[in-house]
Amino acid sequence: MKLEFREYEPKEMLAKSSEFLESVVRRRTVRDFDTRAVPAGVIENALKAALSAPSGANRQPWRFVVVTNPEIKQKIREAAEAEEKEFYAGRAPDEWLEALAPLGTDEHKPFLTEAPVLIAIFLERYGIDSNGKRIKNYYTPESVGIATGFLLCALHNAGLATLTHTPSPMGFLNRILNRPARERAFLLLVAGYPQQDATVPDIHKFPYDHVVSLVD
Ligand code: IYR
Repeated sequence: MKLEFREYEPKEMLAKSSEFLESVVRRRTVRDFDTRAVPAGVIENALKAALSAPSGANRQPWRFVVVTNPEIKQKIREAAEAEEKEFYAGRAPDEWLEALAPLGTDEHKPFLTEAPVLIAIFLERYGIDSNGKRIKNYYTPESVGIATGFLLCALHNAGLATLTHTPSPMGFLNRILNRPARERAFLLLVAGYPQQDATVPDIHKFPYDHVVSLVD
């Protein structure tokens, strides 16, 4: 089929890239969420943007579970905090805890019940055809990571704050959300409005030249 491609004038390309840059660099991982509900349709549109991501052999090995039910959020919070308690109390090596210190994180995860929306993202390790036969998926972490990036950008673009939460291990999400073993919990995305007085850690990105090299 014919590609639908929009070409812009170079000046417009530069303007569009600057505009996107200016917006996306303002995204911060937020941990202080307001309980306010998000407008209808915003999460759905952001998910539709995520579903348009490229994936290995177009297998789309991602599954998204949107959780707004307070009781299920409470169950998720309790299970996550139980794992995190062990993580911070000894399972994590000192080196890891030292790396996390600037973020100010601990085993308390109030955002899991305060934020209006949790999106549990699962990676489908393999598919199943109509005869019950396994279908191989390809480049699954890359594919789900790209779709998650699309989702983060789409939610930010719509004016929502996000947190990429990775309680470890995350097997409890399969249990609470009834997902089959061939799906592995990939990430728990928290979305909503930040609290009025939300703070973020004073951390910075590497300078451009530290991470980008030009070879010509
Ligand atoms: N999952 C823990 C620890 C944690 C790990 C990393 I790597 C982070 O960037 C942040 C936190 C927690 O959520 O507290």
